[in-house]
Amino acid sequence: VPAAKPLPAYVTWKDANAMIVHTSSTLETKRSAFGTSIITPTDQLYIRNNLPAPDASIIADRDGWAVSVEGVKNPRTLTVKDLKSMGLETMAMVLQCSGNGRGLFPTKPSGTPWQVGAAGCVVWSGVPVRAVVEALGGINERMPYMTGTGGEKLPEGIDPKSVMVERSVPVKAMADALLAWEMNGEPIPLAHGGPLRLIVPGYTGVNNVKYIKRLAFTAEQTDAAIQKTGYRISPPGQKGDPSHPSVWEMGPKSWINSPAPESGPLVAGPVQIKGVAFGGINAVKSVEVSVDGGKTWKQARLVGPDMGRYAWRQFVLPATLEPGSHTIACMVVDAEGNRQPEGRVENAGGYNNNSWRDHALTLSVV
Ligand code: MSS
Repeated sequence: VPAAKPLPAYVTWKDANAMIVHTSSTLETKRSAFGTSIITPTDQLYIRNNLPAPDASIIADRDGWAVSVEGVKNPRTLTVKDLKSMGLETMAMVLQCSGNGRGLFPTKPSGTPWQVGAAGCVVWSGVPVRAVVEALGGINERMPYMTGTGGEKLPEGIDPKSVMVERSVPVKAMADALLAWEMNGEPIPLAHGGPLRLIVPGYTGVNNVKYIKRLAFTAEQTDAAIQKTGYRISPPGQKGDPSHPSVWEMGPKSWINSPAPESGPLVAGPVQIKGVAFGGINAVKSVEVSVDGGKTWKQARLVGPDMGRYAWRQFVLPATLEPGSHTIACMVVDAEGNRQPEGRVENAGGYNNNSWRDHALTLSVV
């Protein structure tokens, strides 16, 4: 067994026992660390950086951080202080990397082999983007995209478009989007996008731009590589291009956190099978659990408060397991009746894996 990598210097405050350190820019939450309190504690939340995080000096004066708002009738540069006077909303949402579950693709696409832990349920506070847009006179005509730009300092000597974190989402995503300054009860840590982060609930992680410095309503999607060729559902073996769907809305997904194979063999007898389930862009209606690899299913019970459409729900199914090998699976149905699919959509980047079969766990019971 290779020795666990230490926490990188910018996140030494993370809970080392809860994290799998893939690289200095990719840290995953261990399945066994997801508790049953719904919200993922900040020190256990995964990290994904496409570029090194900016210098900590950007959080020295949080209220002074400025974002330029463009593509509206009265474009303006607003500070966090200005934004705090313009509105307030608090929302729980699932933040999930587009590549969460990539490690379950048998084709082993390149990229971090995330299992289930590139995700968490996080509470954000900030101003609704809607309120900011209204205050600035509304969106200009024919602007079908909302484009956010990250505040990283770009490395010199290379084409900025090839590295910058700039993402466009359909403008309808504005309806529930926030410009957030607080997460889980504290100012957003630098590593998670403080002083100011764009939150696009229901959309995959990459669309939630950290340290946002520009929010623009645009006629076209950005031509930054991270949008143009990156994060596309492209056929296996093909490079991404703008004709392939962008990684935007999340689909319904659930997984089991306990019992987990990593915790060793289980002793026969009663067990509480628990996990998390979310609908992506819709609320959760119900969750079914199978202890025979998907042949028969039972309705699980949703546990704990409902934190809204974009949060995950916990579920539990009590079962009695006999000695032997058992494959347990779970499947969520969203409020619109969409069912978590059995299979995955094969794609070169290993994105959007919400297959219940890939996420099934085989447990040995003694
Ligand atoms: N933003 C920025 N600015 N930068 C970077 O790098 N990344 C992405 C997002 N945003 C970035 C941003 C990703 S990609 C993700 S997932 C997320 O973020 C994460 O988060 P956290 O907080 O956890 O770290 Mo995949 O789809």
